[in-house]
Amino acid sequence: AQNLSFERARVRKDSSTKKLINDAIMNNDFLKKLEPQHMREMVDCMYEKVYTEGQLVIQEGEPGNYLYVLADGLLEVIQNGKLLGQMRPGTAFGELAILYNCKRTASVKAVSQSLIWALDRQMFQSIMMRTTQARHQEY
Ligand code: PCG
Repeated sequence: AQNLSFERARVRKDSSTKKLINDAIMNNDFLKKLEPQHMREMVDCMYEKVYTEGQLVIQEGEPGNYLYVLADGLLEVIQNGKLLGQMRPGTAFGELAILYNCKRTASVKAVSQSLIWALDRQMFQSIMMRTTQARHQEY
């Protein structure tokens, strides 16, 4: 049953989109440590979301339910009301709360309309589990 929902979750993407997402993951200090197989499954299961100018993508202090990759647009990162920086296309973010099960460490807001690829936490966890199980079965 888990495999079925996993197959259904795949979203068709052209090769340049796959490359953008993959490069973004590889450029992230935390995500680049994941195994290549995990990364491929993550790329396959991400889906598109559009955020309008001024919309919050992440709210500091909330539980983290998605991992993101910015494909188009511009985002700003805010912590305790202070601007920490901006994020441009080709950036993966939201990995801290997903990987470490902590609350969101900062807010992320769309400065302009932004196209963002998202992977939900449950899918992230099932990808991690499925690949690990498959490997166990090989031995
Ligand atoms: P997460 O899950 O804490 O949610 C907010 C995200 O903002 C965080 O993960 C990072 O991926 C991203 N981010 C980008 N720049 C910064 C920064 O300078 N500090 C912090 N804490 N997060 C940042």
